[in-house]
Amino acid sequence: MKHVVIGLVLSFAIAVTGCRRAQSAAASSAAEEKTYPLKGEIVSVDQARHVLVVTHEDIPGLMPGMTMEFSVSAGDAANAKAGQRIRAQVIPSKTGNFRLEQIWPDDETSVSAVEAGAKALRQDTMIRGRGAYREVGENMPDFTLYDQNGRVVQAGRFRGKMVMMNFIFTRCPVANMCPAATQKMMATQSLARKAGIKDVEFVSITLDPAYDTPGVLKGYAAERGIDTSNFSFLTGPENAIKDLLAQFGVLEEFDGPLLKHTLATLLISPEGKIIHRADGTVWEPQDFVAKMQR
Ligand SMILES: [Cu+2]
Repeated sequence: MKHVVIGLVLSFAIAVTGCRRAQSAAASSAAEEKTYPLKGEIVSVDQARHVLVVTHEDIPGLMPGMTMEFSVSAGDAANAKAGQRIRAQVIPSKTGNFRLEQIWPDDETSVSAVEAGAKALRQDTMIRGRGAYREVGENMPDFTLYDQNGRVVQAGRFRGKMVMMNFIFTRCPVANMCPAATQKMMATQSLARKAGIKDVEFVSITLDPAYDTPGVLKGYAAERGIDTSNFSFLTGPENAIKDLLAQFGVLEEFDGPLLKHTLATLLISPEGKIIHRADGTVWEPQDFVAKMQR
C-alpha cells in the first residue's frame, strides 16, 4: 500500500505540469454573466437551429413561469426530446435571446437513481477509509452516472464485457494530457475492432462534472468523430465523481482556476475486476489490446 501511495505521489508530481484548466476568454466572460436556475419540461426541439421550446417554472428575479424558446449547444440539442424534464442555468443576453447551459436530466426516476448511487458510493468510500483506493486485483467500485446521452448508467451494465476506462475533462487545454488520452482510447477502440475483439466497452469519466454535463460530453464525442457504439462518456454529481476518483486512485486538485490531475487507464475484466492499470501518459494502445486478447 505504501508503495502505491508513493507511486501515485510521484506520478502526480510528474503530471502536475500537464493539465491545466485555463479559463478561455469565452469561459471567463460567461462566468461574469448572471445566470438563473431553471426547472422545466421540453415541449419541442428544433435540431437545425439548436433551439428548445421549454415550459419552465418561475425564475425569481428574471421572469414568471411560461413556455418559450431557448438556444442550446449542439450536444444539448442532440440529447433533447419533447417531454423531458430538465434543470439548467439560463443566461439572458442583451439582445433578448435566452441561452440554456448546464442542462441536466431532472426526471424523478433518473434523479433518484443517480442520487441513491452517489449515496451508496459515499458510504462505501467512507467505510473503506484509507483503503478506498482499489488496486489491481480488486473489483471496480459500483457507480451510477449519466452517459453522454443523459441516460443513467450503472457499473453493472458492463458485466460480461471488458471495460477500458480512463478519466478526462473536456476543457483540458494541454495537448499531451486529456486530448492525447482520448486519441489513444480511440486508437485502442479501432485496434481492438480490427483484432476481432468483441464484448469490450470504452468508458471515459469526467474529472470536471461542474462543466461536463451530458450535452457537453456529447458535443466532445461528436466533434472528434468518436464511435459511441461502445465508447461512453460519463458524468454525474460532484461528490460521486470525487469518490470514484479516490477509489480509482486519480488525484485532482484545483490551483485557482487550474485543474491539475493525474492520469490512469484501467482494464476491467468481464467479472468487474481491475486487471491492468497504466498510470500517466506512457502506454500503448496495442498493449491494452494484447491484454484484452488474453
Ligand atoms: Cu487533462
